[in-house]
Amino acid sequence: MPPTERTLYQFPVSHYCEKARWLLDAKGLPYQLQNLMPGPHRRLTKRMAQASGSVPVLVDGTVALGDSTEIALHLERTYPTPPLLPPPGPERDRVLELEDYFDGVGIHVRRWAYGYILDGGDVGRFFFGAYAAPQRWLGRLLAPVLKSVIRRQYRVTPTKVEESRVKVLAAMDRIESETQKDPSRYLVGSSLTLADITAAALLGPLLAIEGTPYAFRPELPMPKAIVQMAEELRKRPAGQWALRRYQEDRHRVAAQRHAA
Ligand SMILES: N[C@@H](CCC(=O)N[C@@H](CS)C(=O)NCC(=O)O)C(=O)O
Repeated sequence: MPPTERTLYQFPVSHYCEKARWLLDAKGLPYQLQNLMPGPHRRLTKRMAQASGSVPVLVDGTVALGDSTEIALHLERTYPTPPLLPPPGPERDRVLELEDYFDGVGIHVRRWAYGYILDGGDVGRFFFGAYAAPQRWLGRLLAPVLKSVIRRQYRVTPTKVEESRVKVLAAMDRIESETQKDPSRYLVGSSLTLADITAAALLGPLLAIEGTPYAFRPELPMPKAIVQMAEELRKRPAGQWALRRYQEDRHRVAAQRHAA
């Protein structure tokens, strides 16, 4: 594929980056991925997007956006088909409210997962598994530093991890009440919206969904708590709902595009 003018700067395991990848894929837009090294990433992302310094950052031609919600709104304005937001009105407001809520849940998903991966998992392999060789080796060497940065930046303490578990379970309840426990329904209206993509992508790390960076792999054993949580959540209607969104609205759409 020839290089495009559209580049997503990312950490492969970041679920906010997964949300941005899904948005671009849902719009059928070609893009390049650029994996950044955690640490030095901040200088580059701040320079590009003048934002908080986090990933994802999307550079689309001359426009740079440093937040997944801004990316979503930019894509919707610039590439309206297929729409991921209903026209202005109560449905659109509900999609935006749900997006904001599940964006907040993403913080708790991440904190809960790191609460176990930092102690019982292989952070180097988890984080850098999808990087090219030199970055992967360097990353694994620097994993102890990365662990302490993650612990501090995401406030991974036993009390906060427990609080996050409660928030994650509340988010599952919310999906079940919005969909009336029917995994075939969308959160708002009768088609995929930004709300569905945000909820499924940001809860994804706890569901070990195939075809995502969080799928369980034999070479990367996960702490028991992570495996148990995935098993528990997958049994729930909300877990089934997220798996279905991935199957029907992400993987199947990608396969159809690939075949076309
Ligand atoms: N509100 C942001 C959150 C993005 C975010 O938290 N990204 C994390 C990775 S999951 C990150 O870049 N962390 C490192 C940093 O903030 O420097 C968005 O929706 O894009």
